[in-house]
Amino acid sequence: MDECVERLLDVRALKFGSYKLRTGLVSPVYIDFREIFGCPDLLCQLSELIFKVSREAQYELVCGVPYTALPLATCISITHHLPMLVRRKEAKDYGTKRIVEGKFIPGQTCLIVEDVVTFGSSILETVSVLQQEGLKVTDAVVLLDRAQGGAERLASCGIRLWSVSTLPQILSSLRSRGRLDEDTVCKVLDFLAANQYESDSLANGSALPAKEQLGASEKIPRIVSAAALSYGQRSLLPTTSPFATRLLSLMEEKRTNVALAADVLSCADALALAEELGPEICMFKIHADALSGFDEGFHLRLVDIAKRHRFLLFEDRKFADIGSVVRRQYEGGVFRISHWAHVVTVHAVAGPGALLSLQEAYSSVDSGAFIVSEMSCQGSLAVGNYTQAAVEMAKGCRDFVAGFICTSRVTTDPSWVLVTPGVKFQEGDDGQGQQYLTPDEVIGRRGTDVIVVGRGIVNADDRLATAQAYRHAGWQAYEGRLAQS
Ligand code: 5IU
Repeated sequence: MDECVERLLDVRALKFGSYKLRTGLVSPVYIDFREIFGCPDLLCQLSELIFKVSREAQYELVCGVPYTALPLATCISITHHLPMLVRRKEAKDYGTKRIVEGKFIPGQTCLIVEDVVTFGSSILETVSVLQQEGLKVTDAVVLLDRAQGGAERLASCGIRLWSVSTLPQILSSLRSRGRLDEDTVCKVLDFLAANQYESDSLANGSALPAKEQLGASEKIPRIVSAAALSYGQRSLLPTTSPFATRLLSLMEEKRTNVALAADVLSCADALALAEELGPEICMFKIHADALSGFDEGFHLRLVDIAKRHRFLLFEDRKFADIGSVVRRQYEGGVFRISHWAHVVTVHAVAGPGALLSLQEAYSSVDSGAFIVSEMSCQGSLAVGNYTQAAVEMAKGCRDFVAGFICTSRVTTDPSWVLVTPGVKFQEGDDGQGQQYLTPDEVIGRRGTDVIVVGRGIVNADDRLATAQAYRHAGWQAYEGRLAQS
């Protein structure tokens, strides 16, 4: 997309200024892809990007959302010999009265092609029409996701969204090429942040809201957080990864959102801690390379304790190398992490290659990874565009990525689990860069899902009573958040 960004600006498909939208809002950006109809080469190039970005989707037919996306869908259909459907806006009142034109058999799967997604309403409308004709729709693809919650909303309706680019990515690309000033970038980002679609209809899973309701809710984007859904409800969403499903349902059943950071010196200490505190926690997090005495016997015993006390094993490895190396670090060496860890952390800095090769390597169907999208320590570089890019990256790896390590609600998509380290009853720091927030702040106000507590529990005189207190505080904050919404 990077090569095309400047041309989009030149042909005025992207405009920056002050524009009154259909909804009455005044936007600092206006996107009009009809402008590319006059540039056939650009149209072909963009169609090819759309085709490539959604190549993992399984489908037999393509259908453009009327009208701007029709030429894009047509290009894909012709170039890749894929039959196309055309959805009419109104059924003809003469002749066949068909609302979907083209040849298809009910039961076939159709990919939806769209130019821009804001809140996803046009895509949902097209999905609904195609479904009424007996077609299956699981995926949609867009040239540009404005990053206003449309992808999350579609996900909650069972539609996976593939996007060639997002508005924040376009902004950063234009900025780095000197085509946009910092002030405009900030204005657009502020506008996006202030106009997010988050609907309580997310709770309805795959139910498609009626068209009239979509129109009404678009006029006033409601800031109802996906944090309003229970862990149990979220475990059932079709877009929740197998590991996230397991974790969320365990948290709901066991009534705990505490992960213990078992930063002790030896494997013997770790086993004792797991045995004592296992009943209170949902995950037991270690750094295998910081424990003395690591051997196969250790992880076999740890797995046994995890099964008995029903918690999941979390190796905080923070993989950050090329794909072929992280795969060996995951499967082999002294620690053989993939043999016992249910979940690991991965840095986004190395790009999607690391994730994809871990995904290929993972041995158990319901293990997974958290991408580090923010860190709790002072001066961390995982902020702003980096955080956004980390969240975007996860979308290409939905079976393996369960969510994010973060200190704020980095996404509103309820299928991701948000895990926050740096938690203590006393806010402050540890004198070495670690910054602490309270369970109430993290779960209740910031809206993340799991508190990772280390020294707050490990250094306490009575570890069990302290773990119970964190469990209680974390759960109260979660119930309070649900009650508020
Ligand atoms: N951890 C962080 N911050 C991060 C990430 C991981 O603290 O951003 I990524 C780990 C480090 C430690 C635990 O194992 O979480 C926090 O321990 P304390 O609660 O003792 O600070």
